[in-house]
Amino acid sequence: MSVRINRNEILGHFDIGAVTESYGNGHINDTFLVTMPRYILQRINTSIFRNPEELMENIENVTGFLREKLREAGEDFERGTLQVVPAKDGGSFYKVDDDNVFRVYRFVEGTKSIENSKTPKDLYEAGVGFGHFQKLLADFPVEKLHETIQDFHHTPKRIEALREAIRQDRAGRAGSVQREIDFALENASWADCVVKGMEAGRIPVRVTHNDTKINNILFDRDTGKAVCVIDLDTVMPGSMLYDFGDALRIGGSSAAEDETDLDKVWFEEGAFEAFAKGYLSEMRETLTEAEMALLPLSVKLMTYECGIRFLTDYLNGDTYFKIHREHHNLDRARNQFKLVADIGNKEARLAQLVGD
Ligand code: ADP
Ligand code: GN1
Ligand code: MG
Repeated sequence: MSVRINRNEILGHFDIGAVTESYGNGHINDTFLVTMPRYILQRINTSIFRNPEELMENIENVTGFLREKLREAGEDFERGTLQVVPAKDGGSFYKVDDDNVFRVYRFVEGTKSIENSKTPKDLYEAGVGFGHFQKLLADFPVEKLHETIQDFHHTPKRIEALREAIRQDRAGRAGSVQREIDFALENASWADCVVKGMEAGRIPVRVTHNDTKINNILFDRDTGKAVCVIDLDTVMPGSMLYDFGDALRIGGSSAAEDETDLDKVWFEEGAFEAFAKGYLSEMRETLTEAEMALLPLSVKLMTYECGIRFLTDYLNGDTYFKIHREHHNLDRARNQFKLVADIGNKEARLAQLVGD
């Protein structure tokens, strides 16, 4: 964040107290905790989200819709969805300049984030949470949503971006990662399965979250139940397979996304079973046969796609994902590719679990 920006001054535009500390472990936005009553102040990453007006319009529409749905259903509408705190000028964000756009959310109290260590119960609850989120949004008018990042989960275009990064080799790293490049390109043949299915109308377009990392859902600190789906920047038209697969990319891994000891990285079939049970308890009636059939493959696809994005960013000189050490994106890509290989070996078993 630019040194010119004084966070307390920013808060003056929302009139809600003083910033105390950086918060959470997101890779994209700058997140701060604001105390008593608690709020979250976020600087929106405008090099990634180019149009904050449209982004915040999506979030206001989606959160407003969810709040109504939760209220109608007699559910906890205070904690069950993010709530945008308007700026004093009435807008949903405060803009200093193009690089410094801030928003504030009510802090969702009494919850915890899960980063890496997760139990089957956590995964079941995460499945219920993401499934419920999608179910509540089933009749949200999809045409109202702006595409905040174009072609976000268009895997073939992600592969094209990787090829371009290899051609340009901006950071001079391509020669040192030939093995990873080979793995990525050798696997390209099946990576269009969801995109093609959607284009052909076999896979329905739904309102999807598109970034269903397990730390993008908050769990009740006492009961462990999913309370609130957060990080709504990428809520867009998409396939539910993106959300299912992406949640298990991290939820189903035996290790953290950046674990470098690859002997510790494998895919947990039990995690798949637990998450799928939770998710399907909400969404079973809604899903088509084509979607059901692709559940196992979606996990491999989203893991592969994310690995490709990490590798591309490494080749581009680490311009997208926040990194905390020199080869962080490469470590992440290797980790994801190890998982892809392992999921590939377990696909038949995962299909059997879906059948059951
Ligand atoms: P990023 O896009 O960078 O991942 P997130 O919106 O996911 O940013 O926020 C980062 C972290 O901050 C989350 O994983 C969560 O732990 C915490 N967080 C964000 N919003 C809230 C909120 N309204 N209440 C409580 N915690 C929050
Ligand atoms: C980013 O914002 P965060 O940390 O929840 C990314 C996801 C990736 C993920 C990899 C907008 O998620 O797409 O899967 O990192 N979000 C965006 O950990 O690109
Ligand atoms: Mg996040």
